[in-house]
Amino acid sequence: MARGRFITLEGVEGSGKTTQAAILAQALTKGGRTAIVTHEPGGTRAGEAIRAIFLDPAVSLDVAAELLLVLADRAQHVREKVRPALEAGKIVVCDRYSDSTTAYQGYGRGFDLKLLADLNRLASDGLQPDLTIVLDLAVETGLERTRARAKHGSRGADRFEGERAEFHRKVRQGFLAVACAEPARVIVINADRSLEAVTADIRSRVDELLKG
Ligand code: Z5A
Repeated sequence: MARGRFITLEGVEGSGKTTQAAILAQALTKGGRTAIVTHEPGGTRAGEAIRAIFLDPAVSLDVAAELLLVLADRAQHVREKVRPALEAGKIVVCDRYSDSTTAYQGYGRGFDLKLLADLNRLASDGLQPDLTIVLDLAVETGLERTRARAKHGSRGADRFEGERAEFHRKVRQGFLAVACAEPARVIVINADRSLEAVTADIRSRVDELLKG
């Protein structure tokens, strides 16, 4: 059976993942490919319900509950949406996936990385991205971008925006550590540049993947 390609975008808040995921999928579609954009947490009906609880800063969540929610979301997302789309030959562009669990719950919250790898394997049914792009940015710059966005009213604060900068720095280190450990799958792109420059780098790496 034809198998599509699974591309994930990762990075700290405000690094441009959502913007770039939409641009990439649009460009791929324009180029005659069938591409879908999805995100975690979310992407399915159950996932959107989980996302609403997960992101609401007014809902108190223990860190273990937080971890189990993102895993439950992933289990549903992979089985209901991502794998079927890949099996139909589509390119799936996903805004956050299992590396976010490693970075946020592992490096940020301090859960054991081996435990997280096992849980991620269960939740993802062993599905690994073909390519992961980490959009790397100083946490202060990312937070400035999300605060500017909140000021303009397009979105409010979420569970992690209230965390200290130190938490977000650990998360950033987590993404960079994953990239170091898995260079064949994960690439790092400097996101502290113009939208167009970042888009061009992503496009060239994705073209390489699709040619290969
Ligand atoms: N989470 C977790 O803990 N564990 C997990 O396993 C998973 C997730 C899967 C999801 O939040 C939260 O879930 C996330 C981690 C946690 N929380 N945090 N932090 P989300 O989906 O609501 O939000 P996000 O993933 O953090 O993304 P974001 O804040 O929306 O940022 P973004 O998608 O990276 O950036 P953006 O929305 O594309 O851009 C942000 C702003 O910057 C926007 O106004 C853009 O127009 C602007 N922008 C974008 N690119 C540029 C450039 N190049 N220059 C200047 N301005 C730019």
